[in-house]
Amino acid sequence: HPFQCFINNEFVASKSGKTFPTINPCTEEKIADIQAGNKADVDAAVVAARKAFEFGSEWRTMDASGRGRLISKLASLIERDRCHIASLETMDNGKPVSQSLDDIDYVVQVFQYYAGWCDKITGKTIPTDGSYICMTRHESIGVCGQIIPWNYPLIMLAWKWGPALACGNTVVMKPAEQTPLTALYAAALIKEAGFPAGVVNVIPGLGEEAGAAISEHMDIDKVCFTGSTEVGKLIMQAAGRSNLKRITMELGGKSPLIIFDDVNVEEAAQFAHEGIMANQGQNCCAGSRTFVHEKIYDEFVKLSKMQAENRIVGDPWDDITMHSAQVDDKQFKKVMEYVESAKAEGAVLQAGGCRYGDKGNFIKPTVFSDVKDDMRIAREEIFGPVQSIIKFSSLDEVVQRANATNYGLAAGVFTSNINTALMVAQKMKAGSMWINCYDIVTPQTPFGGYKMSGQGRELGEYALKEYTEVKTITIKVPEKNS
Ligand code: TXE
Repeated sequence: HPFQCFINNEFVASKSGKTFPTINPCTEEKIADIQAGNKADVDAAVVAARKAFEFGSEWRTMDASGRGRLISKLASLIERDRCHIASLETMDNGKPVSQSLDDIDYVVQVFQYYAGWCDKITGKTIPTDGSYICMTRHESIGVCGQIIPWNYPLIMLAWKWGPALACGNTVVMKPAEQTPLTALYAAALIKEAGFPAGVVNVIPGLGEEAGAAISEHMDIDKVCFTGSTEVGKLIMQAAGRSNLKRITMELGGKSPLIIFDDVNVEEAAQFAHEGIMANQGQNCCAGSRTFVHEKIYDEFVKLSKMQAENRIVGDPWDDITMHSAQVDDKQFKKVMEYVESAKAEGAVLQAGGCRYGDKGNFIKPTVFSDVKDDMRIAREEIFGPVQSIIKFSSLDEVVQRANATNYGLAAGVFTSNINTALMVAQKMKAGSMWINCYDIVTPQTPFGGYKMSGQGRELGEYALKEYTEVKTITIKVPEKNS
């Protein structure tokens, strides 16, 4: 398995020779030492990516349908190595292998979806004033820097490579330092699929080094980032300080899920449970504020407690396991600190709230009731398996409270009244709005945040806009005939 930087279709040692360890979060054992790329390695990757993007290069002169075939081939290779890649993901990230397999299947779908777009990215012919013909071309932006997190390592890679490559760009990617393994494996598949050298480059490394070098770079045309709001701000500042590179970013969230009293309470509680616990709660659109109508509040709390206690925690390699370890010690401590803050502020602990086992970063699925809007667990992103159940009594009141956050990634509502559902859907300031379901994110539909949850959109046709520049071409004609 490769542990080095991937530049120009070759695995090479980092220029500094430094390494960083990647740790298995379930056993706390080191898996491998990974080459730590820094500015010098990013520079080399950018040179390769720029060369691959030059006029007349193999990549620039390839038919758009040819790009589609390459992306499609990449999808097939990932499908071929599905079990191996899922094992790497589980080892590196800790998530149960059943979830890693689902992740890899989803990655294949994302690549297949974008393979189909390549030769369908079209401009317009515009009836401009005067004796002119006017058309637009949607052109590739150029070299795209991509910085991804550790919660869905290969999915985040697919969300970024898919549209960038479909639009004909070249890529310099930095995976998260906690989870570099699947990105490096995918890099090997890029070469096997037959992508020209330099089209995709992967530099494993630390955020403040390799990540900062990407966002500061004068010859990177665009940066796409998923991670914390805090680092998102740094990246935006770096883009402003350097070459005003284009930016797409998907940041944190504190998403509300609102449950009215006219629902099947058991079904709603099940969705709410999955909506917060999925992926050990390490999900940017996790339903981390569960607003429940006062008439069904007590019953809902009872069901949520039962679900948390029944969630099977433990060995990630066992097919029945539903819940595993947090990605690292830093995240473990962060989540436990929030649990303590909730107890201190008067929330009522219904389930979990403590470590599971004596090894690894396992936290039992945790449920708090009697959570108030001003408590820290109701305001800040925990990014862990902690459900906060909050009481409400009317539509207007809950909409106002649910929107009272700087985040705006997602929101959900459960009700059997179509008017209530549509009123809430229109009023929520969030990029994704789910009605009678939660956390449905498909390759075809755009995803991204309002407010401090992000800039731009990923997935679907909308993502293509983020990876293209629009050129207006105006042609003089002797006489206008409309
Ligand atoms: O994020 P970082 P961390 C949230 C979540 C989590 C918190 C902290 O609340 O608990 O962020 O996680 C790279 N310049 N999310 O510390 O640091 C870093 O190497 C350029 C939500 O892991 O934002 C990694 O590749 N890059 C989120 C990536 O940024 C830098 C997913 C994300 O790491 C950098 C992850 C810098 N100065 C965390 N510093 C989501 N939206 O899903 C770090 N990085």
